[in-house]
Amino acid sequence: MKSYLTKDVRNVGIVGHGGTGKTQLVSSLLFTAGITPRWGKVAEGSTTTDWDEEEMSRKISIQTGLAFAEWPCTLCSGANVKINFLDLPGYSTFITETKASLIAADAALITVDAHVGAQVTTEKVWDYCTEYDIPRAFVLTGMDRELASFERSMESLEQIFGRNVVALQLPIGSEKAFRGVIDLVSMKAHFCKPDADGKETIEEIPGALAEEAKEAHEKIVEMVAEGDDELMEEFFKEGTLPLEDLIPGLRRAIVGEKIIPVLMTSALHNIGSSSLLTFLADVFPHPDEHSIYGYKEADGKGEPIARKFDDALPLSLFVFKTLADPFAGRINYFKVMSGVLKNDATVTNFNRSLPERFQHIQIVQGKQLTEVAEFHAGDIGAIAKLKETTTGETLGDKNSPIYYKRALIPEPSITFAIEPKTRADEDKIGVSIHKILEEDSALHFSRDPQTKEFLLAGSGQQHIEVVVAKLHKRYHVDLTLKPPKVAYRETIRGRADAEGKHKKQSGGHGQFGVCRIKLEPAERGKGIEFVDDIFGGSIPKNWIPSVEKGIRDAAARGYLAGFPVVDFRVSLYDGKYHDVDSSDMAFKIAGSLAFKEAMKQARPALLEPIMHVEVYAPDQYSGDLMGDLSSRRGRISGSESRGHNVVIKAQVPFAEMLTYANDLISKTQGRASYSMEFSHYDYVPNELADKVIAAHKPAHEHVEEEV
Ligand SMILES: Nc1nc2c(ncn2[C@@H]2O[C@H](COP(=O)(O)OP(=O)(O)OP(=O)(O)O)[C@@H](O)[C@H]2O)c(=O)[nH]1
Ligand SMILES: [Mg+2]
Repeated sequence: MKSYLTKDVRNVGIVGHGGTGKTQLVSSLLFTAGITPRWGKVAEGSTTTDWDEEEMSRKISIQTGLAFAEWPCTLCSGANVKINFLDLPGYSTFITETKASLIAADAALITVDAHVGAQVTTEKVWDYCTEYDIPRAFVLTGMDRELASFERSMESLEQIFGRNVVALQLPIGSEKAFRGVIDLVSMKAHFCKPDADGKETIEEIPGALAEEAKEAHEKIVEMVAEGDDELMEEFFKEGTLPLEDLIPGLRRAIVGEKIIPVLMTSALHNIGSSSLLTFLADVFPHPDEHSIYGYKEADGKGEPIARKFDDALPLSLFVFKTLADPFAGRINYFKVMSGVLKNDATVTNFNRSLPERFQHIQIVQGKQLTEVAEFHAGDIGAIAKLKETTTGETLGDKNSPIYYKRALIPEPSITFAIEPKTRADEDKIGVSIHKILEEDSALHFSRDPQTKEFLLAGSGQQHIEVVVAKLHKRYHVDLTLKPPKVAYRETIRGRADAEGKHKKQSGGHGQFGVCRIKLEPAERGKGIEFVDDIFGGSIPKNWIPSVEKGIRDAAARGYLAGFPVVDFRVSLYDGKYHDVDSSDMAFKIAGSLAFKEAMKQARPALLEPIMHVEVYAPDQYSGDLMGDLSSRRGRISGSESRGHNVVIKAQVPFAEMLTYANDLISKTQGRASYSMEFSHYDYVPNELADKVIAAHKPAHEHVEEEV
């Protein structure tokens, strides 16, 4: 397998609303490029990038799918370039994965269903592209579908994303009769035989489309000239631009994010694939056309260090995705950020200060991995069986440490208790879930300190269902899902000062430990901050961690209703000990008692997760949907027109959103879509808090003290 130079690599993130044809599109592009002998179809579960069992059976993408094709770059004298596709999920439950992996792309192709136009996730992925500062293009998908409309789709995109959105193609034929595209740059018609190999025959533009094509071409020329003084001068002189100036000018405008081009396909019938591949090879940027920043410390802390995707710089790699394969073990997908990675290299994991051996580095074609000798800067590959490394970590030359920033993963909003079906299932549960946790950063696993139930928390019901199905299929662990719970938390509104004293004298060794603590509220999201304020050794150094542990454990068990207590600062400032009777256990218990005493005074309160919700719906439902969100204790933060649609943005407590998916379908006959992601925690209103506490109290109170 050959290796590709930085300038010959294109890393393309395929993003868009759920079900807009991303996976089918990648499958058709791979087939057209001749890299896969079979033309995979989503409906048959045979695509290259939806290879996971859960994806095949559910016919949706759940995780990042990687694949690559070679295609000639006409702007590089016809040499083949390697296009790496990152096929990313579109459903809002799995969008965290999309955000985390899009970091590895140098440009994004945003799919838009030609019969619907922009949808809620279209805007969301647009925002991700803006956050990562990558150029983007739209592709209208499903041009063969009934009611697919080029004009309406363009109207919708221009309205939302502005007048920089420009069609580079016109459709030849519509709906079932869609047969190809007019290339508005070269002014040629590209015809395509449906359900075939994707090859195109190039002809003159049919008379009926000539006028429209001419106008559209002039618009492109004008826009390209607009941003470039030299081209502007030429344009004024000649009234047009020659192709040899127009194409590089257009490329600069797209890479510089001044023009957002629109192309179109029918992936299901393999029409428009060749033209799209040529666009990706010619116009989309090479990795080294943008700068990247690493940092001196982990997680984006410390001074930024500018890097280039350059073979001559010291080696650095970023792991953007970890897979837990039941057979091959852990597989990491990485991007070479600088330097050249050679097979068998020993590379330092900076986050863990550990050497890792890169034995058998591989390129990825769906689930198939093929060994290669090296990867140049900017290329994407995979490595199996690293000892410790997982998603979001940076590795590289030990003499040039650097850290790349990982994507922020939102907090989980829904928690399910899971029940192992048999004793054998219970025994296996910990090990197998930990494997899945490696590949799924949005999943949290814990044990309820009160009820001892196992808890799985994630971004939505479907997310947790997928995890349960994976546990069954991959590891043969059978679980029952109990009804979902809102991930409430507890906190304090006031300050407190309390003593915890544990003293037992029952013959032989006694137990003795006393501590005095102060509690005060901390900023939202801070968790627990422990401050050691002991002066003069009133508690010896070795037992201070025991007090801390006692407090943290008690906080995890909750005070009001068994939810973890968070966002407070606790300072341990005094205490007493006994030379013989004091012990780790005695101070743990003292810590826990002091915490409980302090909670009594500190005005405890309940917190609930608040979600950022966006709803896209036809205009006529606007009033009804806003009323509905308000009745769910939602605060509407805005509503904007999107052509015939409206987008409503609101902050709504998660507790009120458990049934929203179905309610929205029935209120709008399925014509609306919504996305929801964790925003922050806020106080539960008093009356409601009393109810939640009452509902959870019985379980909470019967819990045995366990320190
Ligand atoms: N008619 C028609 N159907 C299409 C086309 N492309 C995809 N589909 C169908 O649309 C459905 C969704 O396609 P996918 O490729 O899975 O969509 P996706 O965007 O990858 O979906 P997620 O990854 O789950 O967000 C499948 O049933 C496809 O067969 C197309 O060009 N024309
Ligand atoms: Mg998909």
